[in-house]
Amino acid sequence: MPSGQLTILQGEGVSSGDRDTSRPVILIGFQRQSNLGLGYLAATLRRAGYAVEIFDYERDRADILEAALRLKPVVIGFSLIFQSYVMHFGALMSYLRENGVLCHFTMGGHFPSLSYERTIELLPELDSVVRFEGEMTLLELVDCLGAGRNWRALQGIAYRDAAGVRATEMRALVHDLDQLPYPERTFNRNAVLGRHATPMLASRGCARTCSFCSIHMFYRTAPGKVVRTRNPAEVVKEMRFLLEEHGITIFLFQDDDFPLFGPVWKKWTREFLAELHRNRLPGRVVWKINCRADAVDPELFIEMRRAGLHMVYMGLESGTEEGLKTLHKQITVEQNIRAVETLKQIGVRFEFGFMLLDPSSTFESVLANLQFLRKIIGDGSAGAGFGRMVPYDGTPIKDELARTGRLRGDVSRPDYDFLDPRLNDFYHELIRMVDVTGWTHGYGALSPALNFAWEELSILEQLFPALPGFDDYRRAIQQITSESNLALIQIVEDISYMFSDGRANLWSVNDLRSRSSSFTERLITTRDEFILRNQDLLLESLQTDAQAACA
Ligand code: B12
Ligand code: SF4
Repeated sequence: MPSGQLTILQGEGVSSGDRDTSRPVILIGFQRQSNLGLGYLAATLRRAGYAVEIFDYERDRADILEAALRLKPVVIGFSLIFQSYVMHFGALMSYLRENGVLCHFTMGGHFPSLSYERTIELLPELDSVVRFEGEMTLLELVDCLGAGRNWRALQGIAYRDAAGVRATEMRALVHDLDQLPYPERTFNRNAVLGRHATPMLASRGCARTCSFCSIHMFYRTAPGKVVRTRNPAEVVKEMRFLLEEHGITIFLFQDDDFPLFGPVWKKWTREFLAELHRNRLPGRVVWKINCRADAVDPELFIEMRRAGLHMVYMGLESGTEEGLKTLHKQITVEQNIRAVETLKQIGVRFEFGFMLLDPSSTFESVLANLQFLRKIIGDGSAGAGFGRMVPYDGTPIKDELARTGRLRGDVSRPDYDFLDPRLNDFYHELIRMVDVTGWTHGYGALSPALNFAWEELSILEQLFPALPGFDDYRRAIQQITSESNLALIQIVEDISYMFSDGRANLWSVNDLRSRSSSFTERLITTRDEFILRNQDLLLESLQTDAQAACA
């Protein structure tokens, strides 16, 4: 058992004698790729003696109702990490209430923390909001409700009373992350070629101040140190535990900004790498991080690659200086390009966040962004993906759009007007044409499928023995990705000319659908042929590992 699970954490002012753990707690959240927030909350409650049931928000709501009526929980906690889901959660709450679930409903996550008044107004069935990091506040709330004590004076809570919505004093962020228990995880969900993956955290918080990002606002609004890192030895200990007890070999670090930037965090990463080597994990596990482009240091990343780094996700966001300035990225286009080139040179796969459109966009910036995409992924090193900046609650850019009268949409679909109204039409046509064809978004879409093929390639390269024909396979995937990216970029460019210069429409939804599905078919055929040809070797490698684990 990991040492972190031995300490009993108690809420401020709550002794174990006051605790009635006879009723369980139900937590509901979006569980795709597991949900670390709920995992930490569940582990904290369990450590205090409570039984906890976690439900996937996407589960049939009749199952959730059945469990709520049967288990009679003291609290149902809803995790709203995507603002766009707020009204869906509201509908689920109404359904539970209408069918006789009377217990306390609470909610946590970015949107309810930053916009607690709006959340409480929108969701009449909600009894409270737990603001910011929820471990200690939820535990104390459950303790109070279980023991029939007043919970309205707890730190970090918001609720409604006769006078309106009230928020109590904010609770400080968790100072020492190593005091938290290991989060509970849903295993068995994510596997690549039989290798299991799980999300992890090495740190919480981000020191940067991008204008569109609710993350730094979430960590900056609450009192306490914004960025906190775990002890590298503890992180590796958790990885080893997950490898040895659960056969996890792919670790997805979900840190907002993996500790890499500047001398203090570089030292942190070097210690982390040394721990990985000391525990003989390189070669047996791979890991993925999120970071900014200005943290990609060639020397350090070569060492990270040797220790199992296999994927880097970067929020590049814009290919224009004006866009980066509007988004307050405090980075240059040149730095973004340099980071991508470095990763390509040292052989670390990358994916990236990119906003084709932001509030400063013009048709010129759209073309410049497309040119930037051609430059970085025209060679097929990653699938093309892009979106539009969304003005989330609690962010400086949303406030600025509201101040200047440009904010549109509603809470589930916040939107804004572009300075050039023709861009609104361009955007809607783009959504209509590209999204419906399943190129960049949606179930089975081409770009995510290409990225998945790249992920498999990198897992094959690092966690399986050398396979015959691997280099040819990589070249084939790169060729398909390159052709698909260049086609998509050209299509978007052509659509933009329709609105900027009144040029004729060259594309129909059917054309796009047939082009994207022909790429998808090529991809699936190429991939399946390669895997099928090598399936005996792949199975043998998985079996050898399973035997080694049992021995
Ligand atoms: C992992 C991740 C994903 C994963 C899976 C998420 C999951 N199931 O957990 C995947 C890849 C699927 C994903 C997808 C998307 N994501 Co995402 N994702 C994240 C990420 C990087 C980490 C989440 C995490 O594990 N955090 C660590 C845990 C410990 O923190 P936490 O979740 O905040 O939980 C704590 C508190 O919030 C609170 N709390 C949370 N829930 C509850 C519940 C209760 C009852 C209580 C008391 C407390 C509480 O206590 C927790 C412990 O301290 C976050 C960024 C972030 N830092 O949170 C973005 C983030 C949540 N994603 C975001 C977005 C926009 C998306 C997408 C829409 C992106 C896209 N364009 O496709 C999609 C949406 C998918 C969909 N179905 O609609 C945004 C949400 C913005 C917003 N304000 O709505 C975030 C914040 C990133 C950002 N750039 O701003 N995402
Ligand atoms: S670097 Fe990433 S996490 Fe940090 S403020 Fe910017 S977008 Fe948010």
